[in-house]
Amino acid sequence: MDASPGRRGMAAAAGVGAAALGAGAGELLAALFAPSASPFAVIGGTLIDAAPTWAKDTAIAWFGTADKTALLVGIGIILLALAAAAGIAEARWSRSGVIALAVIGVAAGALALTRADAGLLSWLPSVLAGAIAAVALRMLLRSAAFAGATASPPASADRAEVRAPDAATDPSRRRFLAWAGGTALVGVAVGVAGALTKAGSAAVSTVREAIRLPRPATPAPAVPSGAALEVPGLAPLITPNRDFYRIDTALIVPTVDPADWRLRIHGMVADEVTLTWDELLALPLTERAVTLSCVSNPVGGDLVGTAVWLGYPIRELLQRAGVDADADMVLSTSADGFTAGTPLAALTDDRDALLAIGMNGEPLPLAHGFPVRMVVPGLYGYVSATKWVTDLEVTRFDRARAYWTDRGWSERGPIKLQSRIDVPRAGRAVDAGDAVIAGVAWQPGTGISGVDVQIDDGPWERAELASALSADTWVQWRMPWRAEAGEHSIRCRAIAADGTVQTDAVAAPAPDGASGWHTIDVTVS
Ligand SMILES: Nc1nc2c(c(=O)[nH]1)N[C@H]1C(S)=C(S)[C@@H](COP(=O)(O)O)O[C@H]1N2
Ligand SMILES: [Mo]
Repeated sequence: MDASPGRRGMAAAAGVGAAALGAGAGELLAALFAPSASPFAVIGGTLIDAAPTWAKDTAIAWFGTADKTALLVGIGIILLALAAAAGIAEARWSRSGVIALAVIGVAAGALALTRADAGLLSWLPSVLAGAIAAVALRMLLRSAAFAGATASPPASADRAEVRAPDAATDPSRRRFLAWAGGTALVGVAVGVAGALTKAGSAAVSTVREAIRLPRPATPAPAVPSGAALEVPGLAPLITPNRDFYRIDTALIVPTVDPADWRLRIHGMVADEVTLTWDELLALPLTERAVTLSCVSNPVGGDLVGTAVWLGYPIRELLQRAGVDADADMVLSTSADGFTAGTPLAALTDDRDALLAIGMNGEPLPLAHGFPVRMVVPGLYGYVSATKWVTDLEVTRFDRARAYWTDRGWSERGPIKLQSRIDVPRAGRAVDAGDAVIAGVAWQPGTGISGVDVQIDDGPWERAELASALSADTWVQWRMPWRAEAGEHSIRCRAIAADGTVQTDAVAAPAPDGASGWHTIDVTVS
């Protein structure tokens, strides 16, 4: 096999390109899923912690306040040298370089889990970075471009006529180097995107943490005693922000500085209205507990939660704008271009559809729409709960379409009457004897008047219903159960405040929400 410097150089370039792509992807993945676990930060942090004092002192003496940058640059150079070596090794001994890159990734992932601020996903950016680098290296070295660039010159009787190809001028080599360089450039671009994302969300997070929410002019009614049942494993009455489901189309969480935020209300109105953050905060705010659900929530699923929202009734703003009599929809748009079409009536009736700034006593978390989102009791999120909202256009359903209605989902999205069994957990073993069955039931806007439970083929029995926070929130329920050994199936159905019984007709989430009774199987022993 030809091991000319040309071939080695080409393989080294492939290693560097592949590693740059992996490292860049690792930075972006970290910015998205595990901000403290960027592969560079992990390796750098470990080195800083492990370095002897004299080394730290020397670094500070040499580089001063740029010591951390110097460290990161140093790590970068060492990783690139390792990557070049991995490329050369791979070209010689197939798989050796690929394995080396993957091992570096796994090692950095393991280091990530030892860091003080490690989370569940901390290993992910490094391991994926290694895997991406390994795959890219393999693809580059198995490409036709590499084969062409490193092909031995045809054996010729007249050796003098065959000139050793020059890496810089041979077109096939130039083509391969362009591939390797392109791979590296993509890596740099992706890494820069990751760094910008992190910097952007860090800056807006700082702004968010400094915000002191105004007191509500109309506070949420006090929690009635007996609204929260004490059953381990039952969904809490109010879902903590960190556990609240998140659904959106944003790959990168939009970072909107409140100082730059504007809401424009226009379209079929008498007077356009523009609202700034300071103006919004100065208005008399309303606080309400509301259960929000995603239309994609399957029967028994957890894409549903309840929070105490603080905001200003959208009704008041629409009134200020003066809505045309023949408008019937408001198309809301977010900073990242998502749109939802909400029936005008749901925003103008007395249900207190909110332009929300607070969630459970805090400014909205970035992922839940900071600084401002919509919350409309009774409607699925996709037609109403626009996060990072910046624009309300008063229009008509026969004139405008929204993000998900354009993709086949129903134009109207009232939340269906639903109930869920949380305890016991489906598929879990239950001890024979006194047990409890418990769950939640909801139909925001209407409210719940009862929940029935059926065990195996027995009669439907009415469960104990906790006090409701309001008609807009889910209600907890429970039922004592003498569990006898064997396999059992348990199902539940809710009864709405208007007397409607939850349907057993099974429907998939598309196009307007799942229906059917939540049924679980448990083994009692
Ligand atoms: N900007 C924006 N807002 C959005 C969405 C989105 O994709 N982009 N998704 C909607 C959907 S489908 C749901 S179910 C809710 C979810 O809100 P949450 O993530 O705060 O639970 O947000 C709604 N608002
Ligand atoms: Mo949703």
